[in-house]
Amino acid sequence: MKTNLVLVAVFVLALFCFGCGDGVDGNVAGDPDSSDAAQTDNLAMSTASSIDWAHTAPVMLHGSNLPVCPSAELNGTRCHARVVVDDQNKPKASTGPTGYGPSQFRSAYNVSGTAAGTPLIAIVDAYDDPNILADLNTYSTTFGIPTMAACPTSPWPPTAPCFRKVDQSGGTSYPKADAGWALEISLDVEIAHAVCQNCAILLVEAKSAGTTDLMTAIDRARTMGAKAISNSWGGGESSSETSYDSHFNYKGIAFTVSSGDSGYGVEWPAASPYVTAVGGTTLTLTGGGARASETVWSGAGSGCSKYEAQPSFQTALGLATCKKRMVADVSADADPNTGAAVYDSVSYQGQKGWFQVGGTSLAAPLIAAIYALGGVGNVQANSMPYSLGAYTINLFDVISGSNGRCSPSYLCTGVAKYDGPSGLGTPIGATAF
Ligand SMILES: [Ca+2]
Repeated sequence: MKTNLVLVAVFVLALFCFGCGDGVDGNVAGDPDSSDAAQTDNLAMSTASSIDWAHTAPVMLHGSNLPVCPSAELNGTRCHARVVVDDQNKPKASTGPTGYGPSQFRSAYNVSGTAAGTPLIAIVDAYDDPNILADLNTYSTTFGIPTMAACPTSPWPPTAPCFRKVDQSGGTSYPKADAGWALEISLDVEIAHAVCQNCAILLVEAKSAGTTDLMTAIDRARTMGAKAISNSWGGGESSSETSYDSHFNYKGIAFTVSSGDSGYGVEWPAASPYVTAVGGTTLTLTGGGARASETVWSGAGSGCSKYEAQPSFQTALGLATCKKRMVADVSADADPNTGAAVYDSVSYQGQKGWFQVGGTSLAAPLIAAIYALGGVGNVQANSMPYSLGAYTINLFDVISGSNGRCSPSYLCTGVAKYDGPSGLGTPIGATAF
């Protein structure tokens, strides 16, 4: 434990040195000796005030990427994060942020201001991230956004921004730690906070990635008062999936679910007619941080469900070629090469520090936070982007890129108006949510 504390301290100091002098962008040192630490300290003294990550153009990595979570366990559920790797397929970890930060996402999606009140966003994932609150605060401090304290147990739901972690029973008997899922958790929590900085965040850790445990965690998030519940995981469809849909059938709560990272094809629970299925895009920015372009990300999941009924608000689109539930509903950035800067101090394949992470796992908490900013009334939340009518005004229509071959082609290709991989489009502020 003491060693970990020392390492964390070194990482924090090292942050201030990223990009200075010789352009440090290598891996976090494993066991720096005292002279290294002294040198870092001196550099931190001389450069800390000159690096302002909140207003600095992001450092973007470009390269291959790999799934963060191990191959599917149990019934096939896995998390939907992908991390940029080096030419040895090792995750790239750096001492300073690589990837988009809070100001880039808020600018690209025209998000400004804060939510009314203190909406509670729940993040549902499997296994434990033992460092999540400290890592969230390193993220926040680095980017100059508000830090979060642990929530008091009363009042509940909280009336001021704070962070709380519970097991699937609502207690503190956390499941075993898992390095892959810890990176997923870091992504989810940090993105939710980046987009809604005055929301409270509840992390519910399922005991496993099995459907029964994940559904228990979702029920826990709901009964503890979450207004938006983000789920960045899924698996292939099965004929039994509809029997679990009741866990999502509640008005006044936005359940966001990533559509998957394997390209054209439908996953569940994104296919549930009661969730907001969140697809993925490649997001590029202008020098000023506004959206320069947004196209379908090749990895985003999409398609026509085999088992789920089509919700009436999709039928109203008049796309009669798919008679079942269409995935996705909306979308956001998911390409690892235009991914998020994520801070994670849990050693993942020997790496820790700043990672660049994408996958539709990035898009799901981003959309959950925008629902929280917009405010969810007593309606089925996934109908909101459709029923508010003017989605062509309040959502950015993605019209290019594809995630595979299919017929009809709109289910796998970015086209005008609705298409599978990007749904109705990506946020222009929170009006559509
Ligand atoms: Ca479109």
